[in-house]
Amino acid sequence: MKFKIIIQTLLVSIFLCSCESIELDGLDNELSDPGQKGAFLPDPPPGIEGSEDWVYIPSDISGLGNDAFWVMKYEAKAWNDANTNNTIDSGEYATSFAANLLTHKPVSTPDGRPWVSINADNAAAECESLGAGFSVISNQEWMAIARDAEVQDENWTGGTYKSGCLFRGNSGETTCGYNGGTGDYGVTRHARSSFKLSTGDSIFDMSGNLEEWTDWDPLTAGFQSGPSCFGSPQQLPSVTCGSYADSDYNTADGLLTTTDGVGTLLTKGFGVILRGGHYSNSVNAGLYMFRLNASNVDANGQIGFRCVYRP
Ligand SMILES: [Ca+2]
Ligand SMILES: [Ca+2]
Ligand SMILES: [Ca+2]
Repeated sequence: MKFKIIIQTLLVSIFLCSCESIELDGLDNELSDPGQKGAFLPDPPPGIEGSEDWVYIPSDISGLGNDAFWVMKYEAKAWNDANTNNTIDSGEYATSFAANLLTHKPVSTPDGRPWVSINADNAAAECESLGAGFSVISNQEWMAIARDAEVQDENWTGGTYKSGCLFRGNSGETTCGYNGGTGDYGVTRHARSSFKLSTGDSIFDMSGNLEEWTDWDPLTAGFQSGPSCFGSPQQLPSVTCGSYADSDYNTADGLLTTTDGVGTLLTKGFGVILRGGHYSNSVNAGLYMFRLNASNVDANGQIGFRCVYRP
């Protein structure tokens, strides 16, 4: 570790002195996109095509104590490497929103239709199939990202924190979000489809587009439900829901409601967690939207997923 820090310091010095064409092989850190804040980032997830479209989340990014991890910048897309060259080539995305579990694997990339009609257990299995350290996103990880995104001025329609509303994304509601139809994707996206993070990176569709399967227990392989609780939809600040803690669902501010664009606790139930809401949830959608009444074997066109990599 000490060696790594020394090397990083050396590299920073090289970078700052603007020396040209210096390459030091064998280092596990490299120059990141110069458009991003911070000159150095850890390596992207290993062996993954499209790894430039994974976002690094530093440890404790928002005070909730998360370990560092990588997350898909986009909702998972389905890729079949038909010509087995380990490169995403034209025509290798699923042509419908659903995909064959045996032939496709999840990738993060702007193109291609987001992968839907996949249940929670299969979504977790698809992420885990990418290799050791890969998993479907956990609720703790969702919250770490959400709490960071919430407080960035650029993510609010008024241009500063709590001015106007937080971008609601593709939700069919156009005051805070936009109407992008049944699963938006592509290189050119609406300004409200992504959140800026404190790292300088951006992450897409955390609010709206597709609801996303969210694992309760990142320490156990596969998908696990959270606590159950039953009752009516509620605004987040007034949620009472089983043993869920405020840090499991609520905003950093603590008092924001869906008028502020953050979403609602849409429906209670057995604790299978879906976050963010989807393209037709309208005012209920939002970065913090929380729904618990699905089954882990449900699969429909409104639910997608995203993977994480835990180094
Ligand atoms: Ca290929
Ligand atoms: Ca989403
Ligand atoms: Ca798990």
